This record gives sequence, C-alpha cells and structure tokens, in this order.
Amino acid sequence: MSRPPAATRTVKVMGVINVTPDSFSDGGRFDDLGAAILQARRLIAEGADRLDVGGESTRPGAAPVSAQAEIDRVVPLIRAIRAESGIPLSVDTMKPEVARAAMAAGATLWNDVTALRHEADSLGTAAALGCEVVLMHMQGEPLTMQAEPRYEDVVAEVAAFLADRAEVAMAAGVARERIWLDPGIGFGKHRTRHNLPLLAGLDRIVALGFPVLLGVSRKSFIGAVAPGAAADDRLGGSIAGALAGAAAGVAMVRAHDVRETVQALAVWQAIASA
Ligand code: HH2
Repeated sequence: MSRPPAATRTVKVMGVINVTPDSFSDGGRFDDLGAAILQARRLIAEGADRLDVGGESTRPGAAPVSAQAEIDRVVPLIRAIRAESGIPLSVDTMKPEVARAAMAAGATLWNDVTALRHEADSLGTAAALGCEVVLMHMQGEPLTMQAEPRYEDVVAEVAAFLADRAEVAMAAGVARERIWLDPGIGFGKHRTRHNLPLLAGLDRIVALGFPVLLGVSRKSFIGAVAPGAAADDRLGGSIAGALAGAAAGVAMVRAHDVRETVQALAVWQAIASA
C-alpha cells in the first residue's frame, strides 16, 4: 500500500445527528431533544471530531421544512451540545436564515448541500458570518435529483463544478481557508454508474487543493452493490467507502456509525504509515 503524505493521514470523522422525522437512515430516532442530546454524547464518546446537526432531510421526496421549523429543531440541540462540549459543530442546511441561527447558537461550519446556491443571499451570508462552509455537488434538486441524472464524465464535471463554486464563494468574500469541498455522493447520481466512478476518482477532487468531506454512510450505492442491504444494514459498505476516501486523501468523512468508522480509519492509518 502506498504511504499517504503526512498531511492527509489523519482523516477526521464528522458524526451525523438528524433531528428529523424522515431522514433516510436515522429519521425519527433523534427528533426528540433528549434523544438527540444522548446521541451527541454517544458520538463524542465514540471519537467524533465534529458533529453535523441537520433539521431537514435531503432524501428524494422528503417533505420541505420551513426555516423556522428547521431552526426550532437544530438550535436547541446546538445550544445543548455547546453547553457541555467544545466539539466543533456544523449545521446541515440550505437556508441562510437557519445558518445564521445555528452560528449564533455556537456552530462554526455551514454544511450546504446546494453549495450556497439555494438562496440569493447564501453567498453573502456565508461571507458575513465568517464561518467555514462545505460546498457540495448536487445535480438538480433534492426532490427530483434521482430521476435521470446524466454526466459525460462524472469526475471531471463534479471537479469543475466544485472548483467554480469555490471561486464564486471566494469572490463573494468567503476566505479560502474556510472552504471544504464535497463530491455529494448520492446527490443527483446514478447509484452505481455515477457514484462508483466518482469514488474511484476522488483523488481528482482532492487535487483541487481544498479539504474534502466525503459522505458515504449508509447510502444507496451500497445497497446496489450488496443487494438487499437496507439503510441500517450498510456498515461494512460505509466503512469500505470511508477507507476509499482515506486512500484518496479526503480530510473528513461524514458518518452515522462513528465508533466503527474511527476504528477502521485508525487501523488503515496505522497500516498506511507502518
Ligand atoms: N449526505 C446527506 C446529508 N447531508 N452533507 C454533505 N456535506 N455530504 C453528504 O454526503 C451529505 C450531507 C444525506 O445523509 P443523511 O443526513 O443521513 O440523510 P438525510 O438527508 O435524509 O437527512
């Protein structure tokens, strides 16, 4: 196995908490504040480097949520975690209003699956907040993105999109060192024809020169490769995807199963640097 450069050997883990009734794998499990706080404590104890709090599902067909309803879901949890832990927190939202409320409550990273395209003031809000941002690739809109995604060369197109969004964000005043890129596995991509080549070509996204966040946890491409594996039965495939990301040099993986992901990455890293 090739030895990864020192700067890319320590892959961080972002634990996911969805305070939603309908997220594709953990919907309804943490939409009660008490259950969400317990889950946050658990993910921190399991070794999460960051936590990502979401109040709206992005799965195809998920019901849209108003900004106020989203704020009511995520802000109490962000406040509660902030009161007892210094772990960096992000908010998974497309809405500038929600990002503003989350940052005021103690989050420092805006994870936007639309790469700051959802609303006219998304870019200006990110610049004014001075927060870190995740710019993620998605073809189409969450509701319809899986209808008929098309690419000539998925890796080249995703890389070009992310490079362009980083330029646009910097031109709007977002500092270069606050930008993360994410290829958006499962967002407007055919389960195998697009997600697998994109995962195989992750090094070309890493080569853009920004830290890369990768979300493969429990996603449907795993169920396509391993038929019959339901969303809560995809741990092995999720870890395989995380390790493929680590080998390509991603900086962080987004995971529901933090304990197992941290362990897999630690062993991979120990082997890679032996
Ligand atoms: N995937 C999901 C949600 N947010 N954000 C980034 N940056 N990258 C991802 O791959 C990503 C993301 C989908 O997973 P989940 O949050 O579990 O489900 P849902 O959107 O249904 O709440």
